[in-house]
Amino acid sequence: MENYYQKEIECAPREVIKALQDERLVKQVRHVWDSVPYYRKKMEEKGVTPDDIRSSDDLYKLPFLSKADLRNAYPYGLMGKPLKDCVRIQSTSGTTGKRVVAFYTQNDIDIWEECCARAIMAAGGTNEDVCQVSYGYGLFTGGPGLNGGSHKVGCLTIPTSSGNTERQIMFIKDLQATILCCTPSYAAYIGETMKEMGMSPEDIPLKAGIFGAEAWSEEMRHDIEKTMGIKAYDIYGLTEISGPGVSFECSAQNGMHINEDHFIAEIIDPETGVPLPEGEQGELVFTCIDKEAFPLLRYRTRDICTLTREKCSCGRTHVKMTKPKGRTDDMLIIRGVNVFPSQIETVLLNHGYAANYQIIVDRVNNTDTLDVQVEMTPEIFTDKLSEISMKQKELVAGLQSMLGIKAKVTLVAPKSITRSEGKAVRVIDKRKI
Ligand code: DLL
Repeated sequence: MENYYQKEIECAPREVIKALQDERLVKQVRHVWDSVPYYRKKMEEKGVTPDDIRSSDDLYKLPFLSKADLRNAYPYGLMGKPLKDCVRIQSTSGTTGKRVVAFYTQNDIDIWEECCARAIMAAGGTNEDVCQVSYGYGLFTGGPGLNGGSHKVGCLTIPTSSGNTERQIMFIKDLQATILCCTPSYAAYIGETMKEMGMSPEDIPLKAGIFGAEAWSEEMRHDIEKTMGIKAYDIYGLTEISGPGVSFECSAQNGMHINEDHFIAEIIDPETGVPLPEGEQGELVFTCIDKEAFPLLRYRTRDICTLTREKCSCGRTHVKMTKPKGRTDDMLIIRGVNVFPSQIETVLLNHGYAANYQIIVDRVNNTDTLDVQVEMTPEIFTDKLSEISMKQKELVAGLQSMLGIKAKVTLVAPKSITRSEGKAVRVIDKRKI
């Protein structure tokens, strides 16, 4: 039986959600106009006033916000409430440029945690579950968000944070954790360590995993499900919009329902900014319609995906987004061809490798080079050069048919690529160094 945290709104008819969005958007635009001079100026430059926004059909008239605006307005320039009304900040794990600092009122935190509670219940969680949160805690939103959601559901929450992998496994086993929340790359690492410790899925009580914060392929989902004996659900979000739980997967496990009572999603052409019809792939844009402290309107996420309103077997009516294929800014342009790391991952996992790989891009004699270093699994491992060369050739052919360009493949020994406890670093682009 499907499990919901707030069934009435999660399964509300489209007209009801649309009416709620219309009402909230009109109010929110007025609030932003009155309290965020930075955005008011952008509206004025575009010749739009709050009177022009009468429903969500008018959304396209509003200006976009982008990461560049966050940088320009850093740290307080996009706040919708005075600091005295805010109770928390969170920040991105970004390693380049200024970090994003997002602000929350208590009401913002409550809504964010409710969104995470919806995700946990959609993955089958109830107050009888023991939920181990192995996302990082602190400035990163993963730990605090899922921790809050787990409390709202009433799960016994184990706030392990990330790292210390053997201890993670000990807690799962000794404290009978039934739900694990962490990045998919960390889940794979925990699974690998379990195997090394001689444990099989039957030795642990886990039944579900809620994995997100980075792009991961269907193939990786299957691998993790098999290694841990669980169902693995995707969860998506970003600090700017609140954190995890902007959207989440249900029992159908084929795309994530966006919490449309709080966020309006659009897909735009990343080049022209023009909104695209349902089903077309493009850049995801969010408008927060009830956030108080950090009320971003038409924020360009740079994540590439499609939206669908096809009826879902779980009964939820909120629009679904596909797994993001990647970000416009991690898309590699190699010899003029667009390459997403997730496409490379799909080829590797389809050939029986695990998701332990690194993509090295460089430019030699004015030509881009793509070198995919992939670890042999213990099952695939061989030290015979002829066999290695044959396996490399198979992967080169697989990559060529997926990407349309030739890559170099280097097979490396098991355990030689550093494991990730948070978001994995898959690409080293030497052209940018
Ligand atoms: O990663 C929030 C989060 C924490 C989501 C825990 C899910 C679980 P940021 O650090 O601000 O926030 O990074 C946001 O990560 O724009 C996407 O590019 C990527 N991302 C997040 N979830 C997914 C996902 C958190 N399920 C950025 N699939 C986003 C693919 C994801 N990419």
